[in-house]
Amino acid sequence: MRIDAIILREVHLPLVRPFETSFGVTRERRILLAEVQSEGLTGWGECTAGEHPYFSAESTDSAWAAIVHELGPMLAADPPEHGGDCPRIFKLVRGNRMAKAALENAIWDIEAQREGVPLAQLLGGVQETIPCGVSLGIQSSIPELLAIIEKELAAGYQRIKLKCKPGWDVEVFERVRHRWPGITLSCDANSAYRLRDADHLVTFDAFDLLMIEQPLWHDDFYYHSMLQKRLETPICLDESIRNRRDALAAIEMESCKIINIKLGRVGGFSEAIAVHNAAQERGVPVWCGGMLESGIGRSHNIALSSLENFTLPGDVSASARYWAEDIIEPEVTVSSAGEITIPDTPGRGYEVRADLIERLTVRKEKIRALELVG
Ligand code: OSB
Ligand code: MG
Repeated sequence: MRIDAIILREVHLPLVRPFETSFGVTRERRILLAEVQSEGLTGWGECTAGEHPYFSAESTDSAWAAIVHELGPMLAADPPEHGGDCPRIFKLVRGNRMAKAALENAIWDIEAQREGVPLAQLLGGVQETIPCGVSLGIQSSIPELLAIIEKELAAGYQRIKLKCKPGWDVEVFERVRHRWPGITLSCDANSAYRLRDADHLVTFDAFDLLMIEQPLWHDDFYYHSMLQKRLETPICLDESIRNRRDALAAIEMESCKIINIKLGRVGGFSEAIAVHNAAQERGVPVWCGGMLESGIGRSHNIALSSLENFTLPGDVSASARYWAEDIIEPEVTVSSAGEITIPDTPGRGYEVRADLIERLTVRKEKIRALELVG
């Protein structure tokens, strides 16, 4: 496909409520959107890098630079035929996976439109609906958290994930389990613990958690495998899994029993499918993680979640939980059974609200292919 233009935008979207993790509070997202124009079609990609390089080494600003100076020119100079060609095109650039994913996912989006098939089908998806969970940030008090859980359960969500850290863990789990003994509950530490906390982490086994997500270092496999030997509760790795090789290493070392797949973290649809397949072949279930995406990234998460081995509820939930107004139409909704229906129309299945995006844009760079090639 000929690349006619790549338009990079930074949009600012305030969250309807702040989101607190073990590494800080997010009130407003600074989201990079990549619009790729090709032969009359427009594909969209979202960069899931955070405002600060805390979750991973990438940030909104580092991804902007990587796309403008390196990845955009590479794509224009070596136009892909398929989304799956992108990893080869970007091969010289190390890391910068969230920046790469923004472009690669836009190419898959175009390819689905060109072929006239739903994006989910192009990716090899087989499920018509996907089970949904919610990720709940650290709150200022336990009663506040309980009130939020009550609301999310009433809305139908199938799994509640609690962000945790030292000081916001066992007491919280105790109170939640006391009130709701039977719900599917998990926790996510975002690397807030160390091996010296192992005795403490073993006490989490009392709460029948579906999983403990990324308790230790963001880049670790070995110590997670040591910890997993001591835990009944399955460990799920998020931050540590950057690609298929990491997934294989983690599975072979028994560092985890479940894998969270995030499109940005692994560099786009190609690697996400590879991680999915590697896990499936070894009997390890996966689920789709979230990065407080706008509707564009969310629509891609939904399509990805249609693959067969996405058997556990993902952090893929309704637009209204994040945004007063989402940048896609219709916005993402979740049924009272806690499910999202995979769109069956060509492409990503949601229209992009170009006028709203234009209003939210604080920075924009339009690069025509000829200029990109130089
Ligand atoms: O670790 O899963 C995570 C949000 C930002 C950074 C990291 C994570 C998260 C979430 C939110 O848990 C998931 C969502 O988008 O609802
Ligand atoms: Mg996580």
